[in-house]
Amino acid sequence: MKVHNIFAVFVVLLMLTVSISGFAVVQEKNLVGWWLFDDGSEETGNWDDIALQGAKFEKGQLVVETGKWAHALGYKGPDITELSLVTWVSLDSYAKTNGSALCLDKRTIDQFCAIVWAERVEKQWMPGSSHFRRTADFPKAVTEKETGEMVFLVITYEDVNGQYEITGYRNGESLGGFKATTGLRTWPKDDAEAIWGKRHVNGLAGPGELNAHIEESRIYNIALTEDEVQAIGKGDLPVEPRGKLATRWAKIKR
Ligand SMILES: [Ca+2]
Repeated sequence: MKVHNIFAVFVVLLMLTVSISGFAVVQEKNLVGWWLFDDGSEETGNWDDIALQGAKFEKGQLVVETGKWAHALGYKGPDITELSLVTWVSLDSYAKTNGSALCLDKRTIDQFCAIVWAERVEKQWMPGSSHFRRTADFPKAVTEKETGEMVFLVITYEDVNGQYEITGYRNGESLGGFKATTGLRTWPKDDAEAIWGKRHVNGLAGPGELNAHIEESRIYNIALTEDEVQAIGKGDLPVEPRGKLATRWAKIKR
């Protein structure tokens, strides 16, 4: 092989390495909440342990039922404005109970985004929000057919000229998106709350219930791309073996 050919191969390899690690850094840097539910601990260190309000941990899953839910408080991470809600959930009941499989709320006021069960349309997951400010039916929403099936759900909230462009994904497939019209919101440290079961809460009271097993949840403070959503769904986590967080990726069971 001539020297310039070897050089070309080297350049291509270098570009590949840089692009893969660039992707990894975006995911790692912007992961601000990560729960595996083996116990109440949170993997990035940004949140206090989960407080169970009747829900329980069972074989690495969080089990929520009507009247039994859970939340995490004490957020110490960076501000969250753009965001992605990520959760793996298996329904135990189709009842139109309007609860969430992951909600990001403020503690001081009613300001939430959530992956909500069937609040507007029977047997469909939807983007729930306070006063439906960040809610519409996804154009390609899926009607769920079986309980006990683990589905991988993502809702992304991207800042497009000061408004949220909101997109849903189910098992890596896009459900389509829409634009919200009420402007961006921010969840700062000490005023963010992650909730499972209830749709959202004010203190320890709130509407909505969910009957489900939740395998894992994540919050990113960036709108993931479709490629990133699919990479996460495949368990394909291109994270470099370095730093505190890297050792924690190994805890993933899938
Ligand atoms: Ca788990």
